Amino acid sequence: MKTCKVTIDGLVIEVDEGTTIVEAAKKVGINIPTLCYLNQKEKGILCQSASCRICVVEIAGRKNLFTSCNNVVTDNMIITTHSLRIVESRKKIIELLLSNHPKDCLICDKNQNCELQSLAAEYQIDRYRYEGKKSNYAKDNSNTSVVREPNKCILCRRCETVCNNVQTVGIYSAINRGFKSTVATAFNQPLADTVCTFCGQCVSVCPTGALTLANHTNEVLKLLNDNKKFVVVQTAPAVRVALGELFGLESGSLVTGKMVSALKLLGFDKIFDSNFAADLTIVEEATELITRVKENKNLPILTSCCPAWVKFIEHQYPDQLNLVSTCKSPQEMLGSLSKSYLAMKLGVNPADLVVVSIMPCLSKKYEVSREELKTNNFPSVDYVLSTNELAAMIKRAGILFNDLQEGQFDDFMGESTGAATIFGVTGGVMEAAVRTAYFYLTGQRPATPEFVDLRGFDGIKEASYDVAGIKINVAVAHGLKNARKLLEEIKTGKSKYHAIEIMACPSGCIGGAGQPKTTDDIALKKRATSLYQDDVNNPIRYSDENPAIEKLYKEFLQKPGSHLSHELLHTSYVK
Ligand code: HC0
Ligand code: SF4
Repeated sequence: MKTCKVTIDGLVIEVDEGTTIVEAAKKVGINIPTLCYLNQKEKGILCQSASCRICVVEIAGRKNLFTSCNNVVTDNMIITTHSLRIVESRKKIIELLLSNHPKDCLICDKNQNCELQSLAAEYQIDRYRYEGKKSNYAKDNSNTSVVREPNKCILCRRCETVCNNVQTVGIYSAINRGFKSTVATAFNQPLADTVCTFCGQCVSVCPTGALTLANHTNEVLKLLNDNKKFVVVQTAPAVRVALGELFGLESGSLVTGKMVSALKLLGFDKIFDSNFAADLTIVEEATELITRVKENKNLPILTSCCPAWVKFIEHQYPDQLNLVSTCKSPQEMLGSLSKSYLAMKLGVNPADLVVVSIMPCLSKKYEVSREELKTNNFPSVDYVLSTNELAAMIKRAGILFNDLQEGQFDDFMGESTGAATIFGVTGGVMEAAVRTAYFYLTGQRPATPEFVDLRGFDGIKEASYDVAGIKINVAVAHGLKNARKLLEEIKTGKSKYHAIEIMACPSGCIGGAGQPKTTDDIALKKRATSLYQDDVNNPIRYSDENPAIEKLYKEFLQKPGSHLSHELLHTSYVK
């Protein structure tokens, strides 16, 4: 590839032809501020709308300032990124953005976490110089995952880019002109009435308070203070490798023990691990896979643990719902067992037993409201808190997280295997399933528990395994655009797979919208590495070897796929 020699703030470098100025500047260690531009390769996100204009720079020999996010370098270009003229210009842009922005930062959900606020501070904006006409759009509180406040939208178009290009759901587009411009749903419908999957990826890229998560910390605090309630909590695989980042620890730090101690201090009565239920899912799902392969029916089996993905297929490919695994997600399985078996064991009235989940995901907040996932007419899970909300609760309680001792999950639903922990990263569910399916079909363990073809951040991964004379073709997709490709293959009869894992969020649950914000791909890679290490550190690597699961079947469920298992752990989807 041809290269260009450029000078940026006096530093000379050579970059590939076609490199944007903002990316070239990064290579010499200069971060040009941006509010709309976003480039996260691992997630497949590239927003280059050039709408905010904050990234302006000077180019020698040219009179005007240029936006650096969408202009590419040319040979011998001389660029200045930080002159007085540039600073004054950026200040003016920030002031203009603030001119019609609701100035309620102190009571905004994004306070201290807002990119516009940070830039205003960085550029020492000390007055409101311009007064723009404020829009008066209603707040959209129609669902339990994503809150929209269009008055805070700065028209960066990141949400639109992610929803269109990464998820292919296409919920948003810009409407109106002038001060009335905003980004909205079709006919400005509430999100709940659209085909939104509640994946929350739009929330994780929004630079301001225009898109935020639906916060449930106060509801949970009330329950923890209610003596009549027995409050159980479960923690998802991906939370343990991201929570520490909110306490200043390095990305990917594994903080399982400290997280458990913090939950104890917050007052939860029992602390369980969604990983236990992930093992249970594998045992049920591998059984289901083998039955379908032997009967050559309803193939490929599609994983069902990601609620955003399930909602996607329900809206977009309802004819393929017979392919979705009937297994409930691990969070729902654990909730279901809590409201039935645990309540019975402890002698607690299920009406007084509350289940809270700590999840990396916003769609999990929606999943718990689904009628078909109830247990004996009670929601299996009552509230879902994201990793970010849990950190906020820990901080508010004055808990010094980094000083905590390593706590242990409670018995009964606290024990898990290495296969369960890798659920949190794209490919992990399939790898765990293959480990157990191999054993079920051959009666032997594979040479190694690692199935590395299913690892990494390629949009679609595939592998073929010869198991006891049966050829099993599997695929893994993350991000709904990639899922759509596989569903199109099925639709046209071209799919060669027996099993497909799909996670709506790019990179899997580690990149969920309830996780601490990542500005580059390094954090995601570190979280993934850490989960794979957590797997290796576990002396048990196969879900079907989890002793707590063996006990559960012996004492209660009888066997995988039993009548009771179906009643409590499976569901069905209607078109
Ligand atoms: Fe996931 Fe899950 S792995 S969806 O990504 O299967 O949210 O972490 O908790 O339920 O276990 C999310 C993460 C879970 C579930 C599990 C699955
Ligand atoms: Fe699109 Fe997901 Fe946001 Fe819904 S939550 S609007 S599907 S990005």
